[in-house]
Amino acid sequence: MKPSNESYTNLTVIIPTLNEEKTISMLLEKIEGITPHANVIVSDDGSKDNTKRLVDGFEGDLSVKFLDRKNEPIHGLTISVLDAIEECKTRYFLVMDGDLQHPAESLPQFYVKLEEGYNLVAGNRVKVIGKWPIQRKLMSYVARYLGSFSLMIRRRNRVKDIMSGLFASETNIWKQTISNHGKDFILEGYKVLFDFLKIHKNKLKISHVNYVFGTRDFGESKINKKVIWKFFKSLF
Ligand SMILES: Nc1nc2c(ncn2[C@@H]2O[C@H](COP(=O)(O)OP(=O)(O)O)[C@@H](O)[C@H]2O)c(=O)[nH]1
Ligand SMILES: [Mg+2]
Repeated sequence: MKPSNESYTNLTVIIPTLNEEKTISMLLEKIEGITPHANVIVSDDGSKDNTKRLVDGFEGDLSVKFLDRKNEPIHGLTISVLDAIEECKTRYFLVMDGDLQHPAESLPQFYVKLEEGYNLVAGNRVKVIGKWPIQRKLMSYVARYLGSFSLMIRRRNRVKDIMSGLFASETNIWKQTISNHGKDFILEGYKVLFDFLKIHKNKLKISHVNYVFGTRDFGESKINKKVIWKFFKSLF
């Protein structure tokens, strides 16, 4: 069943950002076109470009909040997402990159599954379009399988693509996990979903949404060697 626009009032879209002035306005416009009654939290780690000005100045019906983490002691994608979840007042949330690599068009598919009663709906990259350097492809592939293996031997809940930053879930389950095990997340890391699954012991009802991972046409990837190394260490 296709949800009506009004249905999305109980959804918050969390967008972690670091210098995304080239794409953030377009992404907010897209979200407004698809889910005008959803809430949005842009969780920003002190962007040095115009990201804050563009988000604050966004005109439209969409309720958009800029979470300014500029002066926080710890920066990172994971902690930015966790902080935004703590700010969430809606039953559900969805995490989506701010660089248009995740398709905003997939929002309704995630939402329908949450409404069907799934606790966690994970994006599953079935294809990566455009050019990805061979080492990036290899790293993603290896991380995906090692991540899944790491969860399997721990007997944890698993998703098809543990490296996907696009996922949706029930806010309360996460708030509880953060409050009980917040220190077990790798706060400066970038695989928040992996950390959550590694920590969360109870059985979850999980579903997937397939999507095509777009190329980054604007701005730059922020993933660096230190972050990658931390992730690989966290597998074991
Ligand atoms: N708040 C915050 N956002 C970040 C950080 N690093 C990356 N991001 C955002 O997270 C999303 C994914 O990052 P990106 O560098 O594109 O990762 P990639 O797609 O895996 O290369 C983008 O919206 C970035 O702006 C960070 O340290 N803090
Ligand atoms: Mg990206």
